[in-house]
Amino acid sequence: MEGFPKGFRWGVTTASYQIEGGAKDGGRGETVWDRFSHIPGNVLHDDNGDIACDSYHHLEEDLDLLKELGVTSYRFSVAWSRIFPKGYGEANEEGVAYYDRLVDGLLERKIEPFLTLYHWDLPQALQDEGGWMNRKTAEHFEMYCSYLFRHFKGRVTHYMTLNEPWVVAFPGHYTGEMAPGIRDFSAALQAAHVLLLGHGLAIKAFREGGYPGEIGITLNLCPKEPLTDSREDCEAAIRHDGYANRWFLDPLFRGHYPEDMWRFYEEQGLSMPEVTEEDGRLVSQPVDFLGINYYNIDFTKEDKSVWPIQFKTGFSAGNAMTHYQMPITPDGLRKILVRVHKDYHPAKIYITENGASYQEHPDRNGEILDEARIDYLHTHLWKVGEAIGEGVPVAGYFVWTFLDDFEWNTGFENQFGLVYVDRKTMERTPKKSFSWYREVAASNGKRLWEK
Ligand code: IFM
Repeated sequence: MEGFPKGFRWGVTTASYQIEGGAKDGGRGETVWDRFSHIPGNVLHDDNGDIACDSYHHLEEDLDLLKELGVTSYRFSVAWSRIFPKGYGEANEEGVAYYDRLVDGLLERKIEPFLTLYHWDLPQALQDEGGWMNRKTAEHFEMYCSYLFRHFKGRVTHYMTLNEPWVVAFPGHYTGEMAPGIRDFSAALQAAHVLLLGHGLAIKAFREGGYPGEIGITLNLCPKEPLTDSREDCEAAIRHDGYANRWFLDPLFRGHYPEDMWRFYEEQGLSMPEVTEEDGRLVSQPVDFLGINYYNIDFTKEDKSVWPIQFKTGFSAGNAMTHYQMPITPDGLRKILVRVHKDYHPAKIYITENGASYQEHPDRNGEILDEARIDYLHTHLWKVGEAIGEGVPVAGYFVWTFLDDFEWNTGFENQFGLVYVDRKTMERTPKKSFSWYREVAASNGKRLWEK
């Protein structure tokens, strides 16, 4: 392996609802996740993100830890409802001031901000008007993004419009496992479309405003492989790929939804979103980069009882599993990078998330020796190096995640952090993986093949 290119970005990622806490502080408005997580039974152990890592009140400490980690870049998301508590209207100065402190604190420490505009915490007031099922939400999103572009002009030069719109659309509106907890497949297709429109409008506003910097979108992508060699499982894997990967990649890079999936959904009698040619053009405007979040290969088995997709996933296929029950499949990262590069040609790719969940606690010496996480990161980074060697333009890698945080509908059960957070005292303790990643970043990856 030749090593990572000069200027390669080494970072960590977080998301507002997962770490900030301060749910009622500084004029923040209610979000769909506040509402959803307070309904008993929605989140494991009935946990919620009211306090999370309390980063809202530990900002300086967290910034200092990032500095100690030595990352070049920090990817975080802005909580829309801190800026516009009801989704639109007048900006909330206290909320804006919080992100000013965050952005300026990063810049003072020579860390580049990578700002995600939407990581799932929709203002509840917008949900009350139909949320992502309502095309108007895309316009409100554009207005919110434009406000941030103007406000951070020259200070923030890397933006992602949406994080993993698949999760918002399908687990959010089809299975109902995630906020807003709706169970209606057609609603999910509509939400996916409005999310993509919001993305397109934000890109257009960024270009028209002539803001310095780059903008893209982050998708959760992973190879969908058949569990067995049977024809049924092979077809199910292709359908799974269409459902989760191509349903977003195709409109973003080709301007239309995948025809096989559109037909399949129509055959199931689903009501399809209204899509115009203009929508296609808006959604497929060129992005400066594609963000890819990768965790595992999804092994897929046909199952006719699951309507309408007709498959099941979540199998280990003989691989070791993380605490979250994700199979550990590093070569899947190389495969998805090579495939996306070959089929869609994004100008540049950032791996905007990659990491592993385990349940760890300090040992008798107060240390957290998370060797399993180090192994996971090591093997996956190695595969990134291989993909670069195969010509894929990967420009950066961000570990998910910085702090042990609120992991959505599994509450605090799944811990992905490089830093342990004591849930009672909020004390932060860097794990062994923190020092390991610091060395990797400082050596621009060379530490991976040096003993
Ligand atoms: O915690 C999430 C994150 O918010 C989005 N990507 C996957 C992570 C791990 O499940």
